[in-house]
Amino acid sequence: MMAEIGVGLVGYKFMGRTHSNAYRQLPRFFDVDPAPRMTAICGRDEAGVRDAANTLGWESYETDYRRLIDRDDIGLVDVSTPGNTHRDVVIAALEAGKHVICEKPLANTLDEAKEMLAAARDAGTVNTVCFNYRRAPAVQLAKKLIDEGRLGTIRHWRSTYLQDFIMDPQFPLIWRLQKELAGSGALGDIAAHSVDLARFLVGDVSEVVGMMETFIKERPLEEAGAGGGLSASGGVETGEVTVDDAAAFLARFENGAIGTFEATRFAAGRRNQNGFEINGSKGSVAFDMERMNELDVFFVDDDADVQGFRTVNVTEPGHPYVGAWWPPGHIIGYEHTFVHTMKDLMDGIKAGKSPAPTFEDAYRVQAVLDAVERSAEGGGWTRPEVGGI
Ligand code: SOE
Repeated sequence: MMAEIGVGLVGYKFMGRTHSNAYRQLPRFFDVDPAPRMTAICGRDEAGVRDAANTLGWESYETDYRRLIDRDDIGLVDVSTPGNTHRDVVIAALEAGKHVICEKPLANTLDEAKEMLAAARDAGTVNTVCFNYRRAPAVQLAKKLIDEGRLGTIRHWRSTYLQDFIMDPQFPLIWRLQKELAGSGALGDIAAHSVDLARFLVGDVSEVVGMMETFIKERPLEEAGAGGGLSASGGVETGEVTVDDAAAFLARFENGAIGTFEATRFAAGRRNQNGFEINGSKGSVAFDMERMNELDVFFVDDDADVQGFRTVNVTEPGHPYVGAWWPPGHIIGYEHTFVHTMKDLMDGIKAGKSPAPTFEDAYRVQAVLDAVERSAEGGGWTRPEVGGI
């Protein structure tokens, strides 16, 4: 009989729902051993978490993460809460000998990330961080082309992560706009994904120079019960926005490539445009999450008379993860990136090896974000602090 691992999920809003869906779908489409058992979900508001347990299909619920972690029937703790809670929940879970998956970014500060990395090493259990876009099949295909040398020497990384959900000045001061809860704004919430993708596809960043801007400095406080979601509504009183609305930076990579990163929540009409282009000596690839089943590729060795970018439909059974889903041409979506993340996590638990991006990878992402913040405060070119980890 297939083994099971009891999952305890902390958080039941947007990310809690994506993770719940992933655990439910995973064993139905992929052959995994252990298979996740949706043992308990945790949140502080009893009515909310009870509803979530019923709707999302969890066997039980807890209202205190410490009780969740104490349970013997839970082997994997999934932390899908706002950043200000990551450190405490993750460290408690690791100290209790659990495997841990944590939502991105790993922490709100580099110091917290360092403590979490140390705790993960001490625990020796499996750890990973949910930078889910790595698990889009087209991104995995880009990685394969790069690893096979088909783009040659990589020269350029160019990424944009564009959203527009807070453009309205009346949009309320949700947790994502408060430094003490979220750590940073567009930088940690969405540029973090681009940094993870850049590290995955190009390599480590050696230095950055950046800027950050907050266009709307004061916003209505959230109405009670609005829930902090992306479609929350505001009341009459206002409060200060303490994070960046937009961040942009230049980067040098250790392998000699150079990069540009732009992340904003003020790009009118761009709902969740997470895109990158990579140019190498032998070709280029371009990806846009809003067309996630496609990868644009260009190869300099193609015959001159037919040279040009072409679009690969990444829906063939031989493409990464795709064979588990539908016949060729039948596309997949955002939620599948989470199923793939959990698949690799289950394989990692079986093998006793943390799947990338590990806490160490996420620490290195955090170090880049931290360097951008220091640079934006007037530091000029700034190196991520990765010495001694
Ligand atoms: C909101 O900006 C958000 O949900 C991010 O928190 C996610 O990480 C990103 O995938 C989509 O946008």
